[in-house]
Amino acid sequence: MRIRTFEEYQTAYKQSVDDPEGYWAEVAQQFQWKKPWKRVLSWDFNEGRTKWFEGGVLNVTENALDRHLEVRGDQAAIIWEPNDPEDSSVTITYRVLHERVCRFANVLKKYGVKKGDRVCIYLPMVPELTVAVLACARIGAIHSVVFGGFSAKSIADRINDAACTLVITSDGAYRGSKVIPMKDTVDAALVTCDTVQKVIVMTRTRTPVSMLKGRDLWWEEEVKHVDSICPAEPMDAEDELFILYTSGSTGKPKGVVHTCGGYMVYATYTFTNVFQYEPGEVYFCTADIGWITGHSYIVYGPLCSGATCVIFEGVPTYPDASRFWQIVEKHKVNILYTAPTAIRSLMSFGLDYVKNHDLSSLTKLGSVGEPINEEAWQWFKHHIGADHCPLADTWWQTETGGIMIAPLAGITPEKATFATLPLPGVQLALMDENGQELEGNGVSGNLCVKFPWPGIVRTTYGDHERCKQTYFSAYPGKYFTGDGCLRDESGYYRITGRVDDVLNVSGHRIGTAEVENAINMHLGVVESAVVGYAHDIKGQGIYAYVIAEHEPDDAEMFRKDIAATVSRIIGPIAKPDKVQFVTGLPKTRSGKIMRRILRKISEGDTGNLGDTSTLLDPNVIEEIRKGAL
Ligand code: 6R9
Repeated sequence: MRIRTFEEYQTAYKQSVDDPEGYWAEVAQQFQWKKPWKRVLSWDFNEGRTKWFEGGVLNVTENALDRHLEVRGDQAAIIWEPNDPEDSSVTITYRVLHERVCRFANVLKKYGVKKGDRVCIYLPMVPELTVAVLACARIGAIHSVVFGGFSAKSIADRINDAACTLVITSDGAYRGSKVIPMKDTVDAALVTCDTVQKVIVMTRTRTPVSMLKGRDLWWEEEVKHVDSICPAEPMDAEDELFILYTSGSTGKPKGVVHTCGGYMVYATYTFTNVFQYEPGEVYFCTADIGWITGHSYIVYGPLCSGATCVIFEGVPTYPDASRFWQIVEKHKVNILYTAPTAIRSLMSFGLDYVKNHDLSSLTKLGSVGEPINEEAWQWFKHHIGADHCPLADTWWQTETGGIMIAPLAGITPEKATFATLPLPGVQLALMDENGQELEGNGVSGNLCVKFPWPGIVRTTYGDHERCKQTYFSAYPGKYFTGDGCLRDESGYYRITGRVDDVLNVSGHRIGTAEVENAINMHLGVVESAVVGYAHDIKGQGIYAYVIAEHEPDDAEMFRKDIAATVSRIIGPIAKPDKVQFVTGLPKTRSGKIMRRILRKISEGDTGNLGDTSTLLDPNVIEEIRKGAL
């Protein structure tokens, strides 16, 4: 399963294309199955249907927990770092985690949760979140984790879409200097949810909450009265493991469904190979378990690999911008997996926050979630990775279940801002506007995948037609990612951004991410967001919202500078027509810029901005609206 050299990667890739079933069967054999599969793969991309390891019976938690007890029962599975650095961190061994999962699984059972039932989990980044997720998997309940920052309405929509019968939450959450009421938010959500029968509340902040008789239960109390042994429910490889709603840029969120066998195999395979995980290494992924990155690379991938994983409750800038570096130093983190948005944010605070920390434990870095711009890539590599840590820019999606394109750390030659090469089993196709596959190198097109991999989305919950339409209809017979992509002369891949954000300026197609990348190269720029707006002559013009390092003395001059920078890096066609200086950008809680809103403002259509409930800070909109050009 482990690839150790570039030659091995090439051999594995070739084998995975020549004989995909043979390849993945070999990988899957290294897991613990209760019963072997009858058929490795059956698929029909016209219908958007894929099945892996059909007939195989397993329980993912036996692979994530039980399997390790003999060899590494006393090894740390989780090192939990709380929000406040003054509070002590907590280490949980595989043995203890196993017991906690079993106990909590028995609590769920006691309240009637059965295989196939849906359980909504709305918790902060505490170890109980991992416990809750795995407890569901233990008994075959389908978890639907809702990110702890979502509103009551978002929670209710998700609960109702999946008809969840039980909700797991906490009294409150600490996030930086804030205490966030979680139970109150759940209470507000449940007013419109009829299917929920029980709510289990974990104590974190001791925020006063109202507990409803007959419905609400305290976690701490319940786990005392159950057995510490819970047999793992036998699951078919294609039984549903979880639902995760994607923050859709349009329409209502989709419940992406992943199943037990293929997802487990793929998340684990990609974790060990991309990060080249070695036993004993301390791995720190800064994502929230509420997103796919947390599911695959905080819970399932690392635990199935027997890794030691740091879970961080807080935010990168509390109490100050050195928090990540302090955690790295304190826990001697070897592998750090984070997001460009975090890197850019921390960059903007300057190097003083980095300098006083010993980062020498770091051996590998990773990035995920959005295209990483050159400046952030270099800063991360140089200032955090001391130029010697490999940096894996990992491209993938909620729908792919695991990493699809990335260098294998230290093995695949890197290229700044490129996700580099597809992992074994990932057969990419770049499509032109006529639906034809682009052959050869030095081409850009819409990124598709033409053959199933074990982690592929199985359906969108309760609405398979939507799955078919969204992912399998644009290019018949292919899975369409929604991303634009460049394959350079050497065959390396670089994601240019969502194609819904690709602009067409005077007939030239320009990726918004590309323009942003260029603008961000300007010394005075912290971050930017680019959208297209209707332009009489060019079809679309380029509108840039720019966060400057300092308020510019001469805004006109600065605009020209930015245009000149873009012109130099991409070409004059990519020069922004309008540059508006702002102090913040409308971002979703996962750090993605909501271009839909910026597009509307740039079009002067500020009346109805649509749903802004997923924004991290809705206040930024007013400022941008006022300053619109
Ligand atoms: C894992 C995750 C998926 C979308 C994807 C793409 C963007 C993610 C990226 C990247 C460029 C990377 N994206 N990783 N773009 N380089 N390394 O983020 O899943 O939240 O579903 O987002 O994020 O546009 O299509 P998800």
